Amino acid sequence: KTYTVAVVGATGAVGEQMLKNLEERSFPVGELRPLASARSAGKSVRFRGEEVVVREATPDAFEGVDIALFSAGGGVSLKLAPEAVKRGAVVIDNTNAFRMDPDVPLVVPEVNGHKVREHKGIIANPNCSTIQMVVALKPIRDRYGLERVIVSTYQAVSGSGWQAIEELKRQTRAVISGEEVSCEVLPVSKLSKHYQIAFNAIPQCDVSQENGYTLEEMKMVRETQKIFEDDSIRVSATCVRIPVLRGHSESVYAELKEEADPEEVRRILADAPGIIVQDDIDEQVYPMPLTADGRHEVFVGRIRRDLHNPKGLHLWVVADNLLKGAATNAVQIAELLISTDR
Ligand code: A2P
Ligand code: 11C
Repeated sequence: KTYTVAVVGATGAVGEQMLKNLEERSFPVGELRPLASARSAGKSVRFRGEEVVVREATPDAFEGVDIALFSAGGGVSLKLAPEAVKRGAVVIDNTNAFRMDPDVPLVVPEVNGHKVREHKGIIANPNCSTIQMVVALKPIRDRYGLERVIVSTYQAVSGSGWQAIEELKRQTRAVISGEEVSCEVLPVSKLSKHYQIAFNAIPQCDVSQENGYTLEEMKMVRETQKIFEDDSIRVSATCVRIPVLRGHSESVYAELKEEADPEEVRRILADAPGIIVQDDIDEQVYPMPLTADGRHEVFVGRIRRDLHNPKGLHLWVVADNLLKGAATNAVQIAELLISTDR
């Protein structure tokens, strides 16, 4: 059996990786329908060695579509995901539009893959920073219980899309050649103030919320609780953009219900699906964004017990934000979805 698969945002940074994932994981695509804004209609994308023409994402473009992967921003999803569902498609949405909707499962296959079956037309892909954190915490929570998480992130510019990738490259060249640096995209393109990201760090990855946190930080709180189905887990986050192209890193501090031996934690994580442990500080072995670039797994290192609290555990968690943080997770959800068809 094959499926007609639409990719909404096919010309974007995540959309490109979705096409690549569908191809590399041999997803049974009968027809691929790449969709984007009217600006891209008529352009083409490459899929399985062929050029496929991009169409404008309109309600009618979903006629006959079985599975629609959305990654074109929350506004596009809010408008078009219901249209796709109306026409019989199952939507896997990579935006923030429906994640907290009680009717929409929020799925990370390694953590709560069974939730896929509960969908009513839309399945949400969590935020990239949340995905890699919960993949690393799941085996630890299963073994020791989890009370609380304090996380600081070091996020790549590709989380903000193509324009941010271009901005970091452009600014880096300008600084090195002594030219004037222009700032148009980061931290949040739709806000009026923009700051240089080259040779800098910006402690804001999304718009602010009423409580003094950013939306990115609050996503990590709410999505973690929803995925673990446990609102008692106390999560606090500080999300920072750094001048890295690809790969989000996180310093995760977990307060467990029971004391954990770091050696045992390493073994548990190494045996867990989707995780690679790289942890030997004496040999200078630890994950970095460049280690994770192009890889589908979540990398964990620097596993240490808190010096002052035997139930406190430090982890350094790195993943490719465009892959496990977005496209890979979405395609894994699609794989789970069709596995019940066979
Ligand atoms: P387009 O290339 O036509 O603008 P990124 O996150 O890398 O910036 O990519 C965003 C993706 O979302 C692109 O594929 C972009 O298409 C798509 N997109 C943006 N606005 C719309 C829209 N109104 N309708 C459909 N797709 C859109
Ligand atoms: C970032 N996490 O790195 C964001 C990108 O809610 O899916 C993804 C935003 C989202 O800026």
